[in-house]
Amino acid sequence: MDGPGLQADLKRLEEEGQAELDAAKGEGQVQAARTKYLGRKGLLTQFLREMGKVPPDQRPAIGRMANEIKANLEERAEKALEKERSRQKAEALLKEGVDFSLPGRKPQRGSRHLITQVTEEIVTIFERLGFEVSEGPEVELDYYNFEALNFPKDHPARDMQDTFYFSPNMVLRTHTSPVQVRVMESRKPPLRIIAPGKVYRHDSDPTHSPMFHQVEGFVVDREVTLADLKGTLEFFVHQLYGPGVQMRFRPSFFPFTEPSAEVDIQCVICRGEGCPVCKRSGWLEILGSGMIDPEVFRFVGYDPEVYSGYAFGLGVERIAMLRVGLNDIRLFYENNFQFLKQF
Ligand code: FA5
Repeated sequence: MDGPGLQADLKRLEEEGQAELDAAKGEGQVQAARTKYLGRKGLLTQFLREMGKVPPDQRPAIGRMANEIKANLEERAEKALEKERSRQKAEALLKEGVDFSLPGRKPQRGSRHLITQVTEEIVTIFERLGFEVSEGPEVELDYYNFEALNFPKDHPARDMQDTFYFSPNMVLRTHTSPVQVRVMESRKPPLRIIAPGKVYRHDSDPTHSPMFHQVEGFVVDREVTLADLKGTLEFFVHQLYGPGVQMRFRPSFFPFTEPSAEVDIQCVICRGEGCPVCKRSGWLEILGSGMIDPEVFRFVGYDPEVYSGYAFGLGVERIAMLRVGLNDIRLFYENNFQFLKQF
């Protein structure tokens, strides 16, 4: 065997191998071509095995060339297999109805829901005043939701908070006030608690949702007075809406507070002039509050002669709606991305 003849043979082998690998269709043909040239009994393998017959002075050059060709064919075979595998994958996806001609979809960046943002803002204001966060269950015993809050069975005050019953003794809670009872039952004063969460009522219209959010706050200690409640809420309102916003207490009724008051703020839309949002009154109701009724203390075993306390409960949706000028509460829960991504 002479050198130039061997080199020509090798070159031909390489060209044929390349052509066969390039033309191979399907995994089977690619594997067959690979075996034909590179397998244990493959043409190139045989050639390498017969290197002994090559004159010694030409062996290095021929050997190098044969190894380069081997590497080249290996690489081509690998690429052909890879191409074939992705073709198979694409075919399978196409069968499932995936259309590759569509432009890619950029993942959308998410953000916290406005209700979550407002809840966190409210909670943070109270945390700065030394309140501690506590939570209660959404599926609640009638005892905590009503009974221990001084709503006796068949009392008309229950009508205002009709809800969903799992059984005569178990309801979806209608407010966050049951957290008051649960915390007081398990701890001793002094207490300074803020309790955010979901609540449920048999309600549905543009300003009332069957599921909505409240934040409850309450303080129990010796000598807590109505002045403490008023000062705390005034601080809160000014933090939330700015120092110039007026606030007023309006007498009200809740079975678990005495006296009770609803708190209104000066309409943030018209600044008290009167507009459709505040029904021309210049005021907007934002929460219910009062001094904790001694009757509730009796339920949890506190001595009303020693301790006093205040409580308040606000609707988060209401505050969020006023914040962004919304007039339909249902927009919060329709999962409309165009709406949600504004906040
Ligand atoms: C209560 O729920 C009392 N637990 C508040 C309270 C706590 C009073 C502590 C005294 C002491 P009320 O039913 O008014 O009160 O509800 C409070 C707020 O929840 C309302 O001002 C309103 O903003 C909001 N709210 C009530 N029903 C709905 C509803 N269906 N959808 C959205 N928000 C509502």
